[in-house]
Amino acid sequence: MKKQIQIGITGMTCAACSARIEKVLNKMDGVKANVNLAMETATVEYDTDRMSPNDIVEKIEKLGYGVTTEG
Ligand code: 9UX
Repeated sequence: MKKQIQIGITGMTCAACSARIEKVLNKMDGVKANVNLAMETATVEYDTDRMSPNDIVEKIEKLGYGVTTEG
């Protein structure tokens, strides 16, 4: 099943940050992400059979950014 969530991200200071996160997330299996630098959010659609919100959050944190909200 496909599901869409919003994730709050901290620590993005330039457009390359958001582009970087977006690129990495879009490489994940069954994930389509759009990162908004000004809003400090990511809109992420994922396939519940292939990925969990926690996988996505971990990926963002591993890149060095903070996650505030998820859901
Ligand atoms: Mo911009 Mo972001 O120089 O990690 S890429 S601050």
